[in-house]
Amino acid sequence: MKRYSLILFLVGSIIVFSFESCVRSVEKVHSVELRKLDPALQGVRKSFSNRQINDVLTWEQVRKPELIDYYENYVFGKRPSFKPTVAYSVLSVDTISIGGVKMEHTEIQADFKYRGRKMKSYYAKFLPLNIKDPIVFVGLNFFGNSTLDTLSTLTQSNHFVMKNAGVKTKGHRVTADSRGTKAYRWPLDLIVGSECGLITAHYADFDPDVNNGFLDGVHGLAEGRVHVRKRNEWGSISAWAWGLSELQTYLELQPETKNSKTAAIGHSRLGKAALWAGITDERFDLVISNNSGCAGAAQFRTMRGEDIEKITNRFPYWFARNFQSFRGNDSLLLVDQEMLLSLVAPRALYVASASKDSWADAEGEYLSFYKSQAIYSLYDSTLEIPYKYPSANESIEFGNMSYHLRAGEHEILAWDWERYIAFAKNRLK
Ligand code: GTR
Repeated sequence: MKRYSLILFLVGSIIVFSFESCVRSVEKVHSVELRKLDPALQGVRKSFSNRQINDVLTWEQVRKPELIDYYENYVFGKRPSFKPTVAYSVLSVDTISIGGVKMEHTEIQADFKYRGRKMKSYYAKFLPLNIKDPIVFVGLNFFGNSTLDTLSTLTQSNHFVMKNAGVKTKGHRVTADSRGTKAYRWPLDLIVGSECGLITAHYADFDPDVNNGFLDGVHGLAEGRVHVRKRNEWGSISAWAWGLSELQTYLELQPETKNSKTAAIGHSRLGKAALWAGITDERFDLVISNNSGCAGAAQFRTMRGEDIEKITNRFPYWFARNFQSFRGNDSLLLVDQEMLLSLVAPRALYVASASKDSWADAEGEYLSFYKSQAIYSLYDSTLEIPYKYPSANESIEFGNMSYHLRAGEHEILAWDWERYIAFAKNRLK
């Protein structure tokens, strides 16, 4: 009898699992109420129930929550509410000098525990000396902390990374020779020389960027090994955003950064994560999207560069499974990315593109930025962001919104940072 129940249970689970794992057709993916709406008629200033959004209150009470709910259900996935315990230990702390700028350099190990499961992450923190509550940039890195460190001995990540000749990876792992190879993406002399700080961690500490079934990283920590995934559950972008929030939590627990203003920053897929972190966690005062592209700042409806089919072919696990229903049907989503950017309002927002970045659709990123002014202007009526696409190497800044188009490739460089730092110092006083 016992054996039969076990077999029945297993067969039942397999049926539930395969039912849940299939992707719904685009006609059926939306909830019944949303199915009635015409995707072509949606706009950031009109709610799903056809209410005009002409004031901050209606935006905050009606439209903003329904948009967040939509992005959770159909794009990035819903993150469970779970609270692991975290123990921090300082692995090293010293004063270093980079480009003639002295700074305090700390490596911290964060040990997470939840329901008997464990996960650990390494944080690298760089702070100006003798400045209380400096502005701190909070960002994840692609190849581990050792790759942005030329002087010291930050822990080398042993997680999966992309193969990269410049980083001197061996297979999908960084090596001792990788040390410092990505330092150019994190110009510490500029950041700390401007009296700001930086905290960073390897994104793979929170979720290795590989399609292996959500058993590792923070998905594994939160859900364990036996978990039936629903179509609207969180993918990797949400996991990385969770990591950014954890870095923020750490800063708030330290006397020297307890009251710091912070900026969530990320490049490319980590720019998508920075946007989602800034939206799901209002403790970030500024959100910086550097070349975030498809499912980041770029418009879906322009259908240029990367689209939903292309992104979910390679990276289905970044998103809720529901998102895959829109493959080839980007314009059937009820949102476009001016709505995503608007969800940062009224906090400071910086969107940056690169002129040769056609995969991320630089022009589509500007269009979202331009259109998100419809919500920002509810808070600040002086905004006059021009429709005209900026020229290469032009920066524009209106109130809490800034955009630049760097001449060149998909990258994050000192040129970008100079502008982020100036904007942060200007807006986050
Ligand atoms: C590409 C991906 C983009 C972007 C980029 C990156 O392969 O298609 O969406 O995220 O990677 O993160 O560098």
